[in-house]
Amino acid sequence: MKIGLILGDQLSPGLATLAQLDRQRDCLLLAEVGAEARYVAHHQQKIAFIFSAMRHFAAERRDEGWNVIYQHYDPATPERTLLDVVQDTLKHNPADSLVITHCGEYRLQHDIDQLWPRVLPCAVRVLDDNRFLASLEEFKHWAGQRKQLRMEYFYREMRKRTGLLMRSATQPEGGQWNFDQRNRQPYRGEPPIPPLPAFTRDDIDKSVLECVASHFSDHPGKLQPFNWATTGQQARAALDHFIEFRLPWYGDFQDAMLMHEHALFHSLLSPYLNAGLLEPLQVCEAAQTAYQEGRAPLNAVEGFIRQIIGWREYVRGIYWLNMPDYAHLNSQHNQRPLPHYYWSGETRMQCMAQCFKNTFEHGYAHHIQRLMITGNFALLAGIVPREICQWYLAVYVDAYDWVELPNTLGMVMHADGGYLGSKPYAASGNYIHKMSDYCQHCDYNVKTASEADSCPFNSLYWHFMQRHRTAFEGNPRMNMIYRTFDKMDAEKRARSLQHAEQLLQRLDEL
Ligand code: FAD
Ligand code: DLZ
Ligand code: SF4
Repeated sequence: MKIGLILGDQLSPGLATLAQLDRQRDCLLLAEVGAEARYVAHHQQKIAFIFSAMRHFAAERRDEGWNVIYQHYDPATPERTLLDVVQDTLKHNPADSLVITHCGEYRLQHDIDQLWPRVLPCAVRVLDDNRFLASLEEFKHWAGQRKQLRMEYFYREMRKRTGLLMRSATQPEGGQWNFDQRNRQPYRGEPPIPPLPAFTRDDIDKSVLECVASHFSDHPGKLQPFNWATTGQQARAALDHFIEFRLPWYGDFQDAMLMHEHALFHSLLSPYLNAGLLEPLQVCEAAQTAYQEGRAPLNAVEGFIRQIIGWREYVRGIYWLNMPDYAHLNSQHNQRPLPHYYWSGETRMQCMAQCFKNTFEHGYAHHIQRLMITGNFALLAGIVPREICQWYLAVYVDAYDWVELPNTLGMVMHADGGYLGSKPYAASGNYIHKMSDYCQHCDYNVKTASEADSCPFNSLYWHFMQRHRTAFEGNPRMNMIYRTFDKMDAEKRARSLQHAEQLLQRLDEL
């Protein structure tokens, strides 16, 4: 008899573990444990989403005839680990092997590889995660041939490999690989933003929400309104809804930000993709069909598919290629702690306050809010990478180390010295003003840099460029920035840098 341990982010009916086991003879094990729910202070909605999706997944497998052992969260043992549960289960259900699909975080996989075989009375068999389009071996092979890794080239390989949006084996649909020059417009009120789909809550959802309210109320974020899909069927409905109502404008307004709007035309599918409720190819094929049937334009569909077969697969490859050392990189030697408003949400910077509000209310903020507002600020202010990484890992429903870490440490903080991306995504208030309506509702003045009420992003931007001049000046993609800086009136430049110095002294008060 074999036992298949299925983790909270492995809820795919096509999971390798299920394919390896025999439903007549073997059994499945799922466990809600304090150690996984508390190794970082996960947002309350993230815990509720995972527990409820786990319980629904277990019920569906039982309906298919599987023998499922399910451990509900036990508040009497808040420290319980997955290993504790496996050991207890094996005492009552002797098995010759424990089968597990390669997990998403180095932290846990390292224990499974190093510790579990030593302490368990049976063999431990780890299977490749078959829910990604590129295996870790394939990524390693691709990376091994190159001096410099760039997502764009990896993405082109993935397009050829999957045949998605390909006119022929080598030629992309529309004659270009990338249509971003048509994307990235600010949103001016048209077309109206469609409401998100709403899901009815069943008894499983309700009992999980009670459990989280009782035992995890000390975790960040609000538990309600909880509006995440918790079954594969609901996640497919969310996908269909996105394809019909949001995808057509996804490209145009991908980078736009708006007061009191967390979703705009984004899909909000990342929690489902990452937990296994949806599979990447299924999502991309649905988008491709919409293009082929004339229901969505190429710039939108290409931009969307790129995020999934490009960025998502690329960051996963980078993570496993470089862990555990990657997590400790700090190429800019940052030392500043994370300001308190990342946890309280209380700041006079309207752009930051709006992103925090979305984050705490929904466990979600879209990519540009993460990258160009909360991330950009941490980059400019020189926050310790470890602290900002822990924050992103905690506060988003879709967050797992394999995807959060490269995005934060590499893409946002440039703490890997440019390994993941060729230049830091640093921006002043001007960019935020162009892409959002936040500045119109802010106490700070986005047009100035060194007055008492000046937008902090402006002077911090020049301070960042100045303090890392040696590292970035030679970068052809940043050359223009230094030329503009040098052409600035010397007194204005000095005042701006001095103002930034003062802000950095009282970062917690902004
Ligand atoms: P959409 O804009 O609709 O994009 C479609 C899908 O593409 C997403 O569902 C996601 O699966 C994928 N995707 C898009 N961008 C990326 C990316 N850069 N890396 C990987 N996949 C991507 N994404 C996570 O899934 N988990 C994280 O923990 C996470 N942490 C992030 C931290 C920072 C600092 C930044 C800048 C980005 C992070 N991202 C993370 C990437 C991205 O912001 C989210 O995937 C996206 O906002 C999810 O919302 P959506 O489903 O509406 O995305
Ligand atoms: C994130 C999470 C949470 C909150 N709780 C559980 C849990 O109780 N049981 C479980 O199997 N998985 C949980 N997870 C997901 C795991 O943390 C995730 O599988 C690992 O981090 C590997 O990606
Ligand atoms: Fe953000 Fe500056 Fe605009 Fe205020 S003025 S919203 S701080 S960019």
